[in-house]
Amino acid sequence: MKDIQIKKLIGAEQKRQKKVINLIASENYVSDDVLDALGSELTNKYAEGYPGKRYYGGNEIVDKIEELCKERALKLFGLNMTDWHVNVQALSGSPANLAVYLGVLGATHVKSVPSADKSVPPTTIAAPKIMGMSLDQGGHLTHGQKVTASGKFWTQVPYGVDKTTEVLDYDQLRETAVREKPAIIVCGYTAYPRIIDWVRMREVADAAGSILMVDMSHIAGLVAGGVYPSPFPFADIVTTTTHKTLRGPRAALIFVKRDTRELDKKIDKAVFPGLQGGPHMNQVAAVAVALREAIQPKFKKYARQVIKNAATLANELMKRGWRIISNGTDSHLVLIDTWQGGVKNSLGAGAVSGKDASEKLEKDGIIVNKNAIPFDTRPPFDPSGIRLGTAAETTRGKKERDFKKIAEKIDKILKEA
Ligand code: DSN
Repeated sequence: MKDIQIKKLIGAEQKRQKKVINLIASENYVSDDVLDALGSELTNKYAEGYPGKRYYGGNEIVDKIEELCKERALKLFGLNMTDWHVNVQALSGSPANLAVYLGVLGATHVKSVPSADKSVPPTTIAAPKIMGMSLDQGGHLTHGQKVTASGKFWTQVPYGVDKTTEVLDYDQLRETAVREKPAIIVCGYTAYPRIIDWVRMREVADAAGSILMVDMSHIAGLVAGGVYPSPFPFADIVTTTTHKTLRGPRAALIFVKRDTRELDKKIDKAVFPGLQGGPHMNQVAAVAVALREAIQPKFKKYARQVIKNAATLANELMKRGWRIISNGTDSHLVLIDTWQGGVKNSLGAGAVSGKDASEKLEKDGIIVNKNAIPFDTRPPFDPSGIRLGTAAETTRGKKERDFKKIAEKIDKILKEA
């Protein structure tokens, strides 16, 4: 590379990544093949439209790449083209979710329509409802939070976990859904360590007459690896980023059930031309590479190890007095209440805010993110917890014994006053 400044900075980032213990639950390390595809000449190509229906010439090769990517995406999750459609063009998770809402709900965010007769007050039209988990309970911003387009154009109906068990409160969820009748119920979260009961979610969606959308961004690699139940038999729409447990480039996939509602066509139109121009074909090719890797039997082994490592991490931290949200994990993710009311327990654990905890750990080369815990009373910039994930370090070959040592190190650092 001739650009010395950028070359140096990339080199520095490569070194940083090698040096640290990376426990960011949404990160991973991609293969050299994925990097090759990302850095290829495919980045030069404009391909607005879909295979066979492009607005530019010269697309015969990228058409094949996009079709291959779609084929692999369906194959990885055991789906066939008759029942499921997949769009591989969304640039990342947030635009993918936005495309679903735009395609399915339309932009009916007009909440007040003025009347022709000035003496008659404007008619208020309620924006369609998206039922999504609250941010502090483990939900994602794009599941209807007010600060994002998903909460500005549509109305969020929030739901969450049970205060005692910190596990999804399905009864409450059902009651809210039946009362509010949201157009879409979104499940699949960003800081929820437990298995989601897809059967119950489907039952709730049916009772409320809602579309069931699963955002499986965090767990996609675990579903692909067969260590987390698949949402596909139950969902109408499944979105996922490709860079977390799935270990691909930063991108997203949108799977849509094919039926008379024709949601697939509506969502395709929302992606392009609704929200995006030309897809990033280098990214689409890199996703295809990652999907092929995830189809290989050794990916299943990887996914199993991710789960074992997370269980070890949670158990070892609990042994040392740390309160783990929901008392453990079924996934790659461990959420620690580092604050616990600001009081240290008899094992010396507690009384560190999430911000302080993440900063202390970073000084010693352990990278995590501060995170709200359910019913958090502290502010989002300095919440009560930290979120850890095992996907990235498992890619680097770490096993249970390594995670035992990582837990010991985390414990020691956080207990140093
Ligand atoms: N990528 C999400 C995560 O870290 O969980 C945030 O958007």
